[in-house]
Amino acid sequence: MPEYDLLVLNGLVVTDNETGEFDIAVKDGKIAEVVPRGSLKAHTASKTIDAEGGMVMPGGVDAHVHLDEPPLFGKGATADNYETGTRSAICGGTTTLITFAPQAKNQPSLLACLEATHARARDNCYSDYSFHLICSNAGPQAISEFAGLRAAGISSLKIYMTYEALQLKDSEILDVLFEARKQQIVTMIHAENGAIIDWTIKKLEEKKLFAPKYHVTSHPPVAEIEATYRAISLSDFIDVPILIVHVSSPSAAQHINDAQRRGLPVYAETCPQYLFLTRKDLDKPGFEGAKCVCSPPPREGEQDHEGIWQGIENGTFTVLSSDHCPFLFDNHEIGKKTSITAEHPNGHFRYIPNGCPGVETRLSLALSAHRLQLQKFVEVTSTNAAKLYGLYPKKGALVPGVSDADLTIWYPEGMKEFTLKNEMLHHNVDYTPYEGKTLKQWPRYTVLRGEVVWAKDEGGLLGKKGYGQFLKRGVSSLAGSRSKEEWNVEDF
Ligand code: DUC
Ligand code: ZN
Ligand code: ZN
Repeated sequence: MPEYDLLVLNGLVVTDNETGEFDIAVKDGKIAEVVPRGSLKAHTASKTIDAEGGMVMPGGVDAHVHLDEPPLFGKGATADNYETGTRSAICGGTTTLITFAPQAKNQPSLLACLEATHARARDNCYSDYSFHLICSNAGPQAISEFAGLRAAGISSLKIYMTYEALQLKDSEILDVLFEARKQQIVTMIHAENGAIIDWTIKKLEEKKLFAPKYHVTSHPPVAEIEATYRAISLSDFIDVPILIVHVSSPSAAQHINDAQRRGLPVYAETCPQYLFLTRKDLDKPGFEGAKCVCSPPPREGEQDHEGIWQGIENGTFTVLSSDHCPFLFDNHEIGKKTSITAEHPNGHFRYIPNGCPGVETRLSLALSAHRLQLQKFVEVTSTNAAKLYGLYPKKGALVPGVSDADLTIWYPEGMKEFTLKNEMLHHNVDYTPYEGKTLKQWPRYTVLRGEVVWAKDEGGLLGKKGYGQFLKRGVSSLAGSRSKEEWNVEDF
């Protein structure tokens, strides 16, 4: 009997806090040893990977992914289900997804939505997975179920400050935050001011401006900046951790940084679309720009990208997620082209489903940019998500005897550049916003709980549908209220 199930030799192991020439041994799906290069020579294993000096990292954790969701942000339904979305994830080096379990306004129960989402995911996943509940009906039943969510292994929620179908009033946001504090739940907030967006849309419509690029005009930075500041204020009032999702505006990031400097438990997420896309991508001929319609939208240009990169480097951003929100482009029933009607034969920006695919390209895009220190890269693409959402150190780490053997193994430095094409990807979407981009890296192997599920040069996708497991999550190891006392109205 071989001693180990898998050895990964000759790699440059990079975690969030260490880089070194280590060899890794895996047993029963767990990291068994991480030892100086050469130390495992005398040991036997069922399988050995020679990493040839390539980087070996904890598997990617993508904490913002939409799969198999009904049309909640307007028209359109997500093109990826749990099978195709998690398949795409492992082929891009991501071993854990946290997707959304959406609650519509006419559904009083969150637990029922959780059950329905379990049914969509169960036995269908290639990667490990958990859910954030989207709470759009913060009525008494939903609030009373937060404790039940915790018991079911859910320790985070997402709420919206925009979209008629999802938006909560400030008083409802306070209801959510108040109970989230009691139950030690992290609340993710989509921070855009819905009224500013609706008002701007009306002005554009009066001028008969309907092209995809007006989506950017209709979501001005001020909508994000105001809502971000308001979300921070509400969380400060209740003294409860929040994470502002998909931040696109450096000025919004500045509010977050100011709050963090004041010691508030305010966390933030950004996404590749705010590092690599701009308004120009929505201003392509014809309807092409619809491919890059997402909310908040990509901003003006280089300066905005620079501000977001700096926010990652200086720690304002805790996580770099994909916000994979996949809609077919060339599809009139559920895709981007639902916005093309007899009245608007060239489409209307207001009705273009909001979202871009990116679960498979997130890691490669960010690493190929050669911008981040490697440990910072691991921190924001894996470890911090695991910490923030109660999965650490099972995920996001390589702790012997403790961490799952989830690995992303890259090519040695100097791998030939290649041009990204949608046909290389494993999602169920007919485009990537990054078509034609030159990439310098791609995961050579992805390992999930000791199984090689992706081997780029040795068969590609090797993982099996149904291997992915649901992850029950605990409390955040990163975020908590500052005061341990009970909230008291007389204190204000
Ligand atoms: N918010 C998301 O988180 N994803 C896609 C669209 C949106 O508004
Ligand atoms: Zn959102
Ligand atoms: Zn999203």
